[in-house]
Amino acid sequence: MRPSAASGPTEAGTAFADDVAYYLAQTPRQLPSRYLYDELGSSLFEAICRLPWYHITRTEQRLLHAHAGEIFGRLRSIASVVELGPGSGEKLATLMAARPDHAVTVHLVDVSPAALQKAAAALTASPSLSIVTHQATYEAGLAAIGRHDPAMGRTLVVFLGSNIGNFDPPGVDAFLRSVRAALGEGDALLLGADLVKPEPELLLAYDDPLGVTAAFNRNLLVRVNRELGGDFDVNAFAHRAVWNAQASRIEMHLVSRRRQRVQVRTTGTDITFDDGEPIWTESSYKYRAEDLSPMLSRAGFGVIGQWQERGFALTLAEAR
Ligand code: AVI
Repeated sequence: MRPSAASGPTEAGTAFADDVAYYLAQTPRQLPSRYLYDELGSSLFEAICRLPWYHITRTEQRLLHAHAGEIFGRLRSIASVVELGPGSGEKLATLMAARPDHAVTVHLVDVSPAALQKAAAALTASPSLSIVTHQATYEAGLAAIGRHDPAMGRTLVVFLGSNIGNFDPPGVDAFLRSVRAALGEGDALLLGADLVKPEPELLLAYDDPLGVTAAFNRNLLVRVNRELGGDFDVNAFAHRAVWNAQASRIEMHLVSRRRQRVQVRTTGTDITFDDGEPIWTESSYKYRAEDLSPMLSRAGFGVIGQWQERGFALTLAEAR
């Protein structure tokens, strides 16, 4: 399952319907995690990032604050920075604060115009940055930006927040290869990845006592009902987070609380769920720090720096 979505509004609407029809018919039934982020879903995710049990955002922000100077110190002269999925833009602002005097072009790539606007606003305070937004998938955005003449300076691609964890392993390889293909030798990638930690800590992060993550998960059914004419009884599905140790991932599911029939008008879906039957909505892979270097090297990157805190790693890798 992938975190990004299709590019235009019509294509996006059709893709949602096609994906809902296809994935709900799979065994086990699924809904792709990229559809968690409608307007309400994005706000719920922002709230998750502030929860005391979800450490990724704060830890990464601290690492960026502490090591931004060192990160730029390990790179050749950087002329452009590309952030894939910039969120609020705050993390990139923290990184860029380490080089206030240098003119840098910042490219922000996201499918959501609202996210792009927000991230661009967070970065405008710095006069040395020229900001270009790309409303596109990661791959299309990278292709549109194109390679730069290395004599003009290098490119740094930034992929934070452990968004990489929402790709399955073949998806990670394909994604990293596509990033590498968009770069020239000597360009770089800064990757934020959440690490394996004790199960109770992981479960609290994905099944918080306030129920915000449960709302984030169940909002997917609200979205299917609103956008595709579904008749999911949202209360009849329970949020469940499980740690799959063998696959090294947290899985989120929506579990049917009873035997029930669900129809989705636009997709012609007509399903009877058994009592206890799950819909698998997200995987969030957790890594061992030592796995990141082989993963990056398979895609043509060599690690030139890694900083860790509280079960989270920021890894800097150069395109070779
Ligand atoms: C966006 N992504 C990295 C989050 C994660 O941790 O996998 C999404 C999320 N799902 C539940 N809580 C947060």
